[in-house]
Amino acid sequence: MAEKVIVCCAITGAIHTPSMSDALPVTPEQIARSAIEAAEAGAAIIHLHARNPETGEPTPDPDVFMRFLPVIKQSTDAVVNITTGGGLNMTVDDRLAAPMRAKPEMCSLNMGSMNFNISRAGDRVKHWKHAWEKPYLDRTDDHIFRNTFRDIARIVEVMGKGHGTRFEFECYDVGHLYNLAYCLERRIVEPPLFVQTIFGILGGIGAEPRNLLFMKETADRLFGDAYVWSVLAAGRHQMAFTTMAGILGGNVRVGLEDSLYIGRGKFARSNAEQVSKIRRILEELSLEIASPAEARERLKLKGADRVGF
Ligand code: KMH
Ligand code: ZN
Repeated sequence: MAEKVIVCCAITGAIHTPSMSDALPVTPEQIARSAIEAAEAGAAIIHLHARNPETGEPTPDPDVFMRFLPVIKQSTDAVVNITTGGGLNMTVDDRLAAPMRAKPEMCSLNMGSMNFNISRAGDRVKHWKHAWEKPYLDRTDDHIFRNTFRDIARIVEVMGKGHGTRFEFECYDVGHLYNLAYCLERRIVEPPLFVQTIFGILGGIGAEPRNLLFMKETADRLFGDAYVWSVLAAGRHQMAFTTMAGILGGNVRVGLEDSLYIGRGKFARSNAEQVSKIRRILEELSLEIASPAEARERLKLKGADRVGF
């Protein structure tokens, strides 16, 4: 029998900016509400970044995270997953500040340094709401998203060994799978590995179906039954790639961090709308979605009673 599908929803991220969509949650209240709605729609895991409540600029400030994390915890049973990728202008120390304070059940762990070019992401914006947005995007044609082996080992040490947090291993290209295999072989990381394969970021592997198959085949070869596979794809590829993942026995991530759309040229009204759409597709394919408890069991998470918020 097919395993149930774990649906993760990434609520706001650090790629899109407020001028791109009015639906993008920005304030702690909006982030909490959107996360709760996504969990009610079927997301077992909620992936979170924070933003400056006034300007919407990505922020690493733990105090801002602490304004929405307890609200989400009180209203849902979903697994809270905090980014360690942060935003494009943050150091690794910045990126670790909130996860260290919140000690969540999960956090992301980006598996390699790479170009991360989102300089064209605002091409359709006619009116910028905030001064920071355009320069933030423009300078990414010269941006290196830093995730060295030493950074990776440090995040594992601090969050994994230190707080019992487990990881969403973000793999944007085939080499990242090999980086993770190296870490597994050296026992830097422990199975089961939750491997988030990512398609369509400029700097990572392109969103072509054959690449999805190749990433899965490579992960199968490298990790065997020591991993749990998930897929996200940027922008218009989101629903097609998550559907393919479901058909192939994988898990899925949706959310406004990854795409602002619900269909061709049509903005999503909320994170919950994307969760409901992928849920509908999966259920039409006779697949079942996993509850938070089932996700916890499969990913061997420490439990919501052992977090710091
Ligand atoms: N923005 C996604 C492509 C992170 O938060 O660590 C990857 C991501 C990174 O979610
Ligand atoms: Zn993220």
